[in-house]
Amino acid sequence: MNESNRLKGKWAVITGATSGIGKSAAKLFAEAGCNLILTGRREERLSDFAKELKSNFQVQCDTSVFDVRDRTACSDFVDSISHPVDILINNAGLAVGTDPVDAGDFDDWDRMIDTNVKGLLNITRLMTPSMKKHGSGHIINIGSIAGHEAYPGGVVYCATKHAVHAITQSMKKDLHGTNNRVSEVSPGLVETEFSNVRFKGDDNRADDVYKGMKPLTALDIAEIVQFIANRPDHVNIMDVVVFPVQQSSATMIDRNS
Ligand code: NDP
Ligand code: 8X3
Repeated sequence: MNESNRLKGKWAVITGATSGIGKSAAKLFAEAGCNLILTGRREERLSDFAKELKSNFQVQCDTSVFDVRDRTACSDFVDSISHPVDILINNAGLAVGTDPVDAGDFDDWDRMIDTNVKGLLNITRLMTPSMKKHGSGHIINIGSIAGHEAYPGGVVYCATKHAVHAITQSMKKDLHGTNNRVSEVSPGLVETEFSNVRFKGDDNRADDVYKGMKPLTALDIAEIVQFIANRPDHVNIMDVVVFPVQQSSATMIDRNS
């Protein structure tokens, strides 16, 4: 492959970099020489990971521990950034529960809406003015197949990811006429801590999600995020929907074939 590395020396913010897709993207971006500002709530994981990246790659790596639901903390974080940010990867997110609409837990619903929708909006609202001013920022939202289809047991998670899809489309139009780019990646099943979180630590239920099939890995998605971020300045990929080969819709999964 003959591909230029356009990430070297840039600065990227990745939310939710303590595990899964965010962590994998951070490693790939560091390998490409991109400086990082990583966020998440688990302080020790974040600082250990940042140390590892700095010692393995010639990059700067700052960290900030906060909850994207806390608007004041988001504002303090953005105020603390001392470099122009080239790339914002809005990755922090989660599903909690699979209850149907008539039995859903209001606290679970609040967690998903406040994190996946309002958290993403908090960070984006606070960071876009300076990205717009510098005229070269790229915002990459991690959506989901759940933002393209609604499935049973996903009433609120699907609603939040449909919101991420709509936010991506509106943002692109709001930034029309600037050189800012807006993209989305919409994966199907990716084996990360996602299902352990969704099933509140029930690892057997989490394992069952991927039983008899080969899911996507965090690296599979990180490579797509890197590809999107590494396009020339005039190329704006709007959305990439990506499934494991054994998945054909949110609910069509070929197991043990
Ligand atoms: P993980 O659970 O492995 O990672 C989620 C990340 O989000 C963690 O780093 C977590 O950090 C962070 N996070 C969660 N809540 C908050 C919060 N309130 N404030 C700050 N950070 C938070 O899951 P994935 O890597 O799979 O998920 C990443 C994104 O990908 C999510 O948006 C998810 O919806 C999406 N996605 C996942 C798919 C999958 O099948 N796995 C498929 C499609 C989309 P910490 O706990 O330290 O705060
Ligand atoms: C995660 C994938 O299918 O569980 O967004 O909604 S799915």
